[in-house]
Amino acid sequence: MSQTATFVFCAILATAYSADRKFPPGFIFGAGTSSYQIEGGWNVTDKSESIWDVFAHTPGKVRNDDNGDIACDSYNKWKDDVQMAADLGLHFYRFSLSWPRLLPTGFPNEISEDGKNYYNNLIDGLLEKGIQPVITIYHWELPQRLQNLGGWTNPSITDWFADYARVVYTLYADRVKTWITINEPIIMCDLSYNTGVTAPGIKDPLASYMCGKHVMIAHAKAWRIYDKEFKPKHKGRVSVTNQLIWFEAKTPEEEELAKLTRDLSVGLHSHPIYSKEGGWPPVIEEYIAKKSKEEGYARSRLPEFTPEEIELVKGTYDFYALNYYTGGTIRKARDGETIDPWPLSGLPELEAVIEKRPEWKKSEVYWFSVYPEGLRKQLVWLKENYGDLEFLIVENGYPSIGLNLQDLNRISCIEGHLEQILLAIKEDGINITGYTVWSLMDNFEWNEGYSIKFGLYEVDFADPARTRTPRASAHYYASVIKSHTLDVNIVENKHITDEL
Ligand code: PNW
Repeated sequence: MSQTATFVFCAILATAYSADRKFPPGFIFGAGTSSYQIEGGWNVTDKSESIWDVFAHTPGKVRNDDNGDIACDSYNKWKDDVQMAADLGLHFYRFSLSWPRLLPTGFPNEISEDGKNYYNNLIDGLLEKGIQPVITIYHWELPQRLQNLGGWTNPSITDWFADYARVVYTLYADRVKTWITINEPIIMCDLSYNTGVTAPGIKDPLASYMCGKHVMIAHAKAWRIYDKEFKPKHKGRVSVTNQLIWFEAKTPEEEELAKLTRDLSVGLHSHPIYSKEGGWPPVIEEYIAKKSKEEGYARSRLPEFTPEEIELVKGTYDFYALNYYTGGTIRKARDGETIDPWPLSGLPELEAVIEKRPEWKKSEVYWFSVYPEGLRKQLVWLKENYGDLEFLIVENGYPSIGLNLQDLNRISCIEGHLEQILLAIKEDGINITGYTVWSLMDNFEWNEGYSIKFGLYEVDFADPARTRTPRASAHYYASVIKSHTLDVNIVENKHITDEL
């Protein structure tokens, strides 16, 4: 690592090669961040407000009333970020674009010079170090103006997003070859519009599925624009990323309910794109239609796709991108039991309660237990349901609380997931081509503010310089990448000052 004076209390050494711990040639490693979570620079030059600026500036919305005004100050310190990515030896760095930084009006009538240059510099800086930029076009930073017009509940957003996507392809497709249109439709729609814990904080039982439909169409339009107008020349690839929590039955009697849970939580935003017939998963469509009728609605709360929309969305992928963190068990709620909302306490829609198995290792963060086997099971499920796709894991990581450079729990969590990835590749024949740690560094963890840390690098948010320090996990990950194996020994209590 470049900070030679840094104390790290464990050393990571690559050991002898063993075939089953080796990654396939061409398997790539990265780390991820997103714009609002790291950039800061919330009101520089002509940037307009995003829904997160407004939300985080509203007292009581974010833990400790934290906000992303400065965050990791990556708006000013992007060169440090590139250097960290280079020190880790990353093959790619996944980051996102701030829509209101690039298009202050929300629309392409005005493209910000400052915003355009910021991402140009970042992309060029990465490429100079041989690191591929992987761009998420939308990681939850909507211009507030568009929210005032209904945001993701207004069907016009599918065109607003498509227009924005065309601008970013025009600016960057010459250098960026891997694109994620939208981050985690199910989480974004539910937390933003149903439980209301994230921006814009709307709590409306109908809004989440409206958002869910428009996200699918917005993604499809953006995918088709790239496919038609940019792919022939630039030869890149575009997909959407789904957040997948692996749900399994608590007892064998609950297998049917667990299956329905997967059809809802994974199928809702996969079936329209990856299945042969397209559209919502039929069992879910029927289930919600029936329930909506019983509740007295004139039509299903899950808005229908027209036949044209089904065709528009179907097949709009170049690979399957997924974020995986944890698992849950499913059981039927008892009579009168209160079901806390999704994503990790319960699924009121299915009258299901989500719990953790006692044997899964707990983290310091309530929603997160370490269940790497769930990732392999999830990949097998996806292959069985949608065929032999290419899978790119674009988020996986470990949350902790408080400052701690010796993050051995994070190391063992990452190692556990990488072991399962190797098993999925070698035993199940699944085509997984890359892995991404969330996150390159500690950052603004949405409604939890800075209280939860995911970073390979620790960031000192009390320090105006936002000093970044590599944790033990950074050394571990660098060593895995360099050796292209999991044959990496962790030697505790050794003081290393040398470059890896
Ligand atoms: C993702 N869950 O969100 C986001 O893409 C990141 O921006 C975020 O920082 C990261 O994961 C860590 O939370 C998630 O409930 C939200 O399982 C919710 C869940 C998982 C990921």
